[in-house]
Amino acid sequence: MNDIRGLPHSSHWGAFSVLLRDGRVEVVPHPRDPAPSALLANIPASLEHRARIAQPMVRSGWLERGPGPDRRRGRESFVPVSWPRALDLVAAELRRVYRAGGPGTVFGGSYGWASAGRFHDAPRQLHRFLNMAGGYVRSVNSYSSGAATVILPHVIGPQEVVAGSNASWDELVTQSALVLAFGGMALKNNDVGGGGTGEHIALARLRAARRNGAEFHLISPIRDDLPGEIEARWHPIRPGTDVPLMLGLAHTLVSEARHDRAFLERFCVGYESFEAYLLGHHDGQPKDAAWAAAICGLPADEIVELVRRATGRRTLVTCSQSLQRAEHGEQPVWMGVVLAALLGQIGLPGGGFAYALGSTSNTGKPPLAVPLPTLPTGRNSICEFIPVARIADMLLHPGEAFDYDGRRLRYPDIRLVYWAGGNPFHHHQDLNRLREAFARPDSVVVHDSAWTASARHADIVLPATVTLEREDIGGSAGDPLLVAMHRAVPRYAEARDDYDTFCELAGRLGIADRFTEGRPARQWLEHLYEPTRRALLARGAEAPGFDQFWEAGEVVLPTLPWGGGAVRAFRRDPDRSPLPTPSGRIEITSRTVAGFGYDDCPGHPVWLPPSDAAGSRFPLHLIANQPSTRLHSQLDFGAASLAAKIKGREPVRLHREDAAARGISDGDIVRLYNDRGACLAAAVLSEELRPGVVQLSTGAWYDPEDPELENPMCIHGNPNVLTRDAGTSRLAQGSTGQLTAVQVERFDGPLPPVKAFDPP
Ligand code: PGD
Repeated sequence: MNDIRGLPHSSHWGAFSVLLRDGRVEVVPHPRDPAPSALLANIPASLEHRARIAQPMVRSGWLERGPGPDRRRGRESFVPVSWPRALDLVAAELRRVYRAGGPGTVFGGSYGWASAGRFHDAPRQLHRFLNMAGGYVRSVNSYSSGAATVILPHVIGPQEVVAGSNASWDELVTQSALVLAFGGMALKNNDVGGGGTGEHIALARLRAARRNGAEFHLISPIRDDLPGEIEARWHPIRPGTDVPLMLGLAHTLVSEARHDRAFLERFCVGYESFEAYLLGHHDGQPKDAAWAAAICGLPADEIVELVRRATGRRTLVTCSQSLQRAEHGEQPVWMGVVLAALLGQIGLPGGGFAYALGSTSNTGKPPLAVPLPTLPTGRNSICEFIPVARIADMLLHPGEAFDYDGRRLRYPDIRLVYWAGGNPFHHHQDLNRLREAFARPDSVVVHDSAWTASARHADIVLPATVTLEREDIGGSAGDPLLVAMHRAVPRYAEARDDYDTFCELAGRLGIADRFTEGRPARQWLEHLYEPTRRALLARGAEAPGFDQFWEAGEVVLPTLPWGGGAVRAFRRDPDRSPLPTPSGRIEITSRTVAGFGYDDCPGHPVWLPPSDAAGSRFPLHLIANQPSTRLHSQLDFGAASLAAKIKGREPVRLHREDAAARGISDGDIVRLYNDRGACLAAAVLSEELRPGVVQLSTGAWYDPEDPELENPMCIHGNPNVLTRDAGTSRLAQGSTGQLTAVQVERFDGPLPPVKAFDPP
C-alpha cells in the first residue's frame, strides 16, 4: 500500500500534518511554523511502542485483598481484566468511597499537561466526571508557576498582567534597548506552548531585537539559556542567588541616585521600608554590590557596571518561571518587579517587568479576539483543595494543618486517588517520599496511554488513546491557529478515549445523561466549536461552519491589537486605572503579606538563604530543569529523547573542572546522590555551565533498580529522586523542584539494564 495523506493535527510542541506512507506514520511540521520543534520526532513512537498499555490491568494484591493502604503498590504484578470488569471495579470503588467518606475523601486534582486537544483533555474530562459523580478534592496552581501565581496578585496583579499581556515579542524587537534576562529565555522552553502552537517565533524575535541593537544580559548558571547568536553577555550566577544580585543592583541604583523617585512615589507603595532593608538600617548590612558579589558569585564591579548600562535606556527585566520553582521562589519574582520599579519603566513599551516571556512558546503573542472551544466541567460540590505540590504531604498527613496565602487549612483524609493526564512520579519531588505517600490511600486509579511510573504505582490502570487515534480541536489562548485534529490511525489494542471510559463509568453511576448530554465525541466537537464560530461571525471575520473547518483542517483566529494590558493602562493613568492590588499601586511592601506573619515570606522582598544549598557533604548545585528532547516525561521513548541518551541513561552535564576532580570522562556513567536518594546518569562534559553546577533535566522515566527496596536508586536518571519535597514558603507552597544539592561520583559497577519502557 502506498497511502499518502496529509492529515492536520496538533501537539503542545507544534502543529503538523500526518502522512501515512506504506502504513508508517510521518510527521510533517506545519508550513506556517518558522522554527518547528525537534520534539515532533517523538510522536511516531507513541503509536505502537511496547510501553503502550494494551488492556485494563489491576494490581494483583488489590484484586486479592481489596482496597486499603498498601506498601505493595508499585511493587506487585498486574492482572489483565476485561473492560467491563475493570469499569465495574472502578464504579464500585467510587460508590464505596463516596458512601463511606463523601467527596472530601476523593482526590481528583490530577495535575498534568496531558495532550493537546480542547475536548479530550484528560484532567478536564476527569474533573467534569467527578463533579457529576459527587465532587472531589482539587488542586490549585501549577508545578510551572506555583510561587509566582500566588505572590504576584499581592504585588502587581494576577499573573496574567505581567505574563503575556504587558510585554510582547514585537515590542521587545522595536522598543527594548537592554534586556536583563534572569533565568534566560531558553529556546527549548519556547518549543512548548500548552494546547498547541502554530508558530515558534522566539528565535526570530530575539534575532530581530539583536539586529535592532538590543543588548542582552543572560543571568543564569547555564550559558545556553539564551541562544549564542544574540551575543548575550553571560553572567554565570551561582544557582538560587538572583535575589542578592537584584538587591545589589537595587542598592547601586539607589546609592548612585539613579533610581526613579518620581515613579516610586506616583506608582508604588511601601518603598520606604524596603529601602531601610536595602540600606541596612535595621540589620546593619547594606545590600550593596560587594555584599551581593560574595553571595551570587559575580564580581562587584560587574554588578555596578550592569546598573550603569541599564539606566538611561529602555530596559526590560524578565524573570523565567524556573527561578521561582525553588525554595523562597516568591522572592525573585517580587524583587524583579521592585528592580524594574526602581528603573521606573514598568508600563512602558519594551521596558519594565515581564514574567515568563520566553518560558513558553505562546507568552508575548497578541491575545485572541474570540473564545476557544472549551469543555465545561460543571460545579464541584465541595471547596476543599491543596496547593498542587503538596500531594505527598496531604496523603502522609491527613488532618494536619498547613498555611497557604494567609489561610490555615487542613489536609483531607484521601481514600481514593484518581489520575488522568499527568504523571506525578515524573513531576513531584522526592520520589521515595511520594512512594510512601502512594501507599496510604485505599485505591489509586490511573488512565494513561503508557506504563509510566504513576501507572505502575496504581491499582487499576485503564489504557487511554493518544491524540493520533482520536478527533479533537487543537488551540491555545496565546496562538491564533485552531487545528482540526484528524484521527490518523486506529486505536492501539484495547485503548479507549478517556471520554468513552467516563461515559461508561457515568452509566454505571447513573449520571450518563448529565455527563454526555447525549453527545458522542464528534458532536461535542461541533458543539464546542459553535461559540467560536458565532464570535467570528459577530466580528465580521471569516466564520467557517464546523464541516468547512474540519475539511480545511484549520482556521486562523483573529487577534486583538496589542494594548499592554492593565499595566500599561495603569501607567497612563494610575487613578483611573488602578492595578488590581489592595492599594491599586505596585506593592513594594505588601501590608497583606506582612500581616500573614510568615518568616519565610515577609512583607517585602528579602534575601533568605536556602536550606538546601550546595555545601560540604553535597558540594554541587543540581539544576533539574525542563528537558530539550521531550515535553516533561512525555514520549521519553520517542526518537528525539532516545537519541540524547548515552548507554540508555539520561545525560547529565558537568563542568570539565568538576569532572576532572572526580576522575569522570565524557560518556562515563555517574551516580548522583544526596540524603534523599540516588540516580545514575551519563556524563556530558561542558563549559556551558558555571563550575560547581550540574544539570540533569527532568523527564527520564523513574526506574528503581530494585522496587522492593525502601529507597532504590533510579538507574535511568530521574532527578526527582534527589529534589526536596517542601513548599516554596508558607505563602504559596509551590514546587521547589528546580534546585538541590548533590554529590557526583563515577559509577564503575555493573550497569543494570533500563526497564522503564518494558511493561510491568
Ligand atoms: P507530563 O510528562 O506532561 O508531566 O508534569 P506532568 O505530569 O504534566 O505528564 C502528562 C501525562 O499525561 C503523561 O504520562 C502522558 O502519557 C499522559 N497523557 C497524555 N495525553 C493523555 C490523554 O489523552 N489521556 C490520558 N489519560 N493521559 C494522557 C509536568 C510538571 O513537572 C511541570 S508542568 C513542571 S513545570 C515541573 N517542572 C519540574 C522542574 O523544573 N524540576 C523538577 N525537578 N520537577 C519538575 N516537575 C514538574
